[in-house]
Amino acid sequence: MKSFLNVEDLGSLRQALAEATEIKNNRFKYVEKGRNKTALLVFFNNSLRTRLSTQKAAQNLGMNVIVLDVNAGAWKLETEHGVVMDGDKSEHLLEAIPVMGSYCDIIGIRSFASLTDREYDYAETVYNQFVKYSGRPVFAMETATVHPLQAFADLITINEWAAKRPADRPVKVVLTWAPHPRALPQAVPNSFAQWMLAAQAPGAALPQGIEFVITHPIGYELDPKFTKGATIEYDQMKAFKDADFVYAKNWSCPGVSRIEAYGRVLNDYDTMLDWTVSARQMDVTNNAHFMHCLPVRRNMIVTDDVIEAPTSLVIPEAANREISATVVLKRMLDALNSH
Ligand code: AN0
Ligand code: CP
Repeated sequence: MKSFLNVEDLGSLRQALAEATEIKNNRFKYVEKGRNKTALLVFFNNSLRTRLSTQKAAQNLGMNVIVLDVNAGAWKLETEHGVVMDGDKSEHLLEAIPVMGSYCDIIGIRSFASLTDREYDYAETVYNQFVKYSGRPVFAMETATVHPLQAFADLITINEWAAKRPADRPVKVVLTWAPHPRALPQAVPNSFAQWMLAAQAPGAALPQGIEFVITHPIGYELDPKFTKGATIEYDQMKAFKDADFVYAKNWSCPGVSRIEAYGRVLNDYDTMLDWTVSARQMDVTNNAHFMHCLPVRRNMIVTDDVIEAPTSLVIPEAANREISATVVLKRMLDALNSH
């Protein structure tokens, strides 16, 4: 694997889940694979889970790890081509990327969406420059449009908890938009939808299959590139009926039909708060597990009682980030070592 951005990059999900189980049972099984190999983790944005879990994953594989916070100590980087660099940015990505590549074997990138230029974001401009100019395998640690390490950890978590439920019907997984005071990227819901749709068929990932439903207010339609074939239900209460897993996330307007609204928060505060996940919606589910990628704003996205309920999976879900990252880095090391 030379790039990890989309679900297809991982191949068979059943195989990937089997590897996740193997690694969870013995995190250090492949500790020799990464000997004398270096992972460089480049952060253009804040992180708690991705930063810690990806470092831990690299260490599980015996790798050396370097973490770079671009905005805390490095030169400010220009990312656009052709600009006269007479502002506050001292260095261009086009020099910085090959330099970074010269000190490592694998590069992870966190670079969120601008939320101002849809075309630039959806072309994955920053990530693709790393692929093109670093000379190294590159993986996404949340890029402009995707967060595959999160979606893989979410799938691992759903697979583990679905196994404790009767397998007489597909598990119902609901992705629900939820309120947030600031505009957030679409990367997490894009990837979650992409991975759930890939996992939907019986036997593709879970033995019983998945029934996947997305619910959000009108105007928040995700890019069909990620949601083609998904059921969309605008009535949140209807969507939640008999759900086994509720996956909450805020996202700003994806600008699919109204490009001028890209990256905006569309609704007023009061309408927005109807979407906060609370006992009112959870009561119509099949005693659903609550999931969120974290960080989460309590009593905006979800009420205290729902996130603190025994059915909430937010902590095991975050813990599985170490497992998803270990599987992905192991695959990248295998590809490196086979050359
Ligand atoms: C980010 C987002 O919504 O994409 C990261 C989530 C993993 N969240 C925030 O910026 C709060
Ligand atoms: N879920 C997630 O990626 O969290 P961080 O932003 O803290 O890394």
